[in-house]
Amino acid sequence: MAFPKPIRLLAAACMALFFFLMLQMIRNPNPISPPTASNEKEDYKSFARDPNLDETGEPPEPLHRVDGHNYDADNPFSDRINATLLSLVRNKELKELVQSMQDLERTWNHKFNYPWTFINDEPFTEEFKTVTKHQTNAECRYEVIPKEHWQIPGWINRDLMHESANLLEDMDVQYAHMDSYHQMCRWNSGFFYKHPALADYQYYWRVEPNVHFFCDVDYDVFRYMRDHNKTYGFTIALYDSPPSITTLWPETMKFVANNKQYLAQNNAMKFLTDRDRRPEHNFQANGYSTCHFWSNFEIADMDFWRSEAYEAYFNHLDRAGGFFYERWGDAPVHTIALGLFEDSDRIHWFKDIGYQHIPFFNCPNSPKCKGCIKGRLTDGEAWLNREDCRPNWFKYVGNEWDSTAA
Ligand SMILES: Nc1nc2c(ncn2[C@@H]2O[C@H](COP(=O)(O)OP(=O)(O)O)[C@@H](O)[C@H]2O)c(=O)[nH]1
Ligand SMILES: [Mg+2]
Repeated sequence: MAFPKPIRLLAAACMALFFFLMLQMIRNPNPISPPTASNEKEDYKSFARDPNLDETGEPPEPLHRVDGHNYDADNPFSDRINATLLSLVRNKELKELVQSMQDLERTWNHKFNYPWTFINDEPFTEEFKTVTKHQTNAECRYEVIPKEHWQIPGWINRDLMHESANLLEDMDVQYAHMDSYHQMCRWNSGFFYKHPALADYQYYWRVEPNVHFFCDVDYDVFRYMRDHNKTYGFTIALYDSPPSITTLWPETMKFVANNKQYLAQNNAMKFLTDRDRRPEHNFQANGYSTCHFWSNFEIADMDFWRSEAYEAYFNHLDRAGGFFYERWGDAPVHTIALGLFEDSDRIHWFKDIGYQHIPFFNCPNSPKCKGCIKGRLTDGEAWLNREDCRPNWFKYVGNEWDSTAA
């Protein structure tokens, strides 16, 4: 016996609703997800007391400062070393980039006048060039990425990539279907330091659009890196979304098994593999804690990325395909490489550089800082505080600021 049409429509709607609810239930949790009933009593505080609440001065001497005209923009014999401020950016992000430039020029670069290098996968517009030049006295360079550094490599199967992106999307991995985001992560992992325009530079400070700098910094940070034998400087360290890097650690372990000679003696393996805090992250990422230096801020020495060890490691990862079949970020790739192949003492927390990339801050307790709240990690929801994994770094490697007088 046939049912009347309204009853049939109602039944179909109920079925659709039932399947939709089932689908929601079996979906994996959001990588940065608000608390569920079972974990909502979790203590989101990362520390008994955040070290950013302790009075913060400068890192130890030697520090190189402005003295007379030694850092004037037009001084051909200046004290600047071979370093650049570096920004991969799109034309449409001009306004957001100007915001970042103004903050960095105000707090630091108007004193030291390091050149800016802007890089894009397409030519910069005249408007972009004119407006950015206007923000600084320093030299500005505008560069296009060679196609072979940006395009999706031929060994990537596009059908598989598309299917994988569907699965990642189901697991709430951000930007899963955005090819350019995957390309950007791969470029930041294995290509930026190969750009011909950077050949003569050793150090860079990565600057993204729409970031904020809060604290006056009165020494040359690049010379600090060189004089103190540092390879990499970070401000913020966070947990990653495990489904975006499911096979990154297993692939890394395959590489290490065949390349033990690259492991640094004083490496950070224990930091990388921690599973005491957030064990489910380690479990889902197959052995990696997912803790990474947040790479939208980096002050670093490109000699490390140009080393034989890193080149071999990057090529291994690239061939494995995870930049496109998963969504490996340059942040975990950089962090793992540094943690394995570099001496941990050469990694520096730039605690004194007040910084924000939405939604996280590094805000020290210092009279040199204005516009951020000391010790505050986020202005978002309280549960975002559990994304902070700096405590792991301090636990396994140490906090070099503990030994400096405030
Ligand atoms: N030229 C160019 N820059 C890009 C592209 N995609 C991302 N970027 C830059 O890469 C950086 C990271 O991108 P962003 O959208 O900020 O990613 P998020 O911070 O992870 O949300 C920023 O500096 C962007 O301007 C792209 O397709 N072309
Ligand atoms: Mg960004």
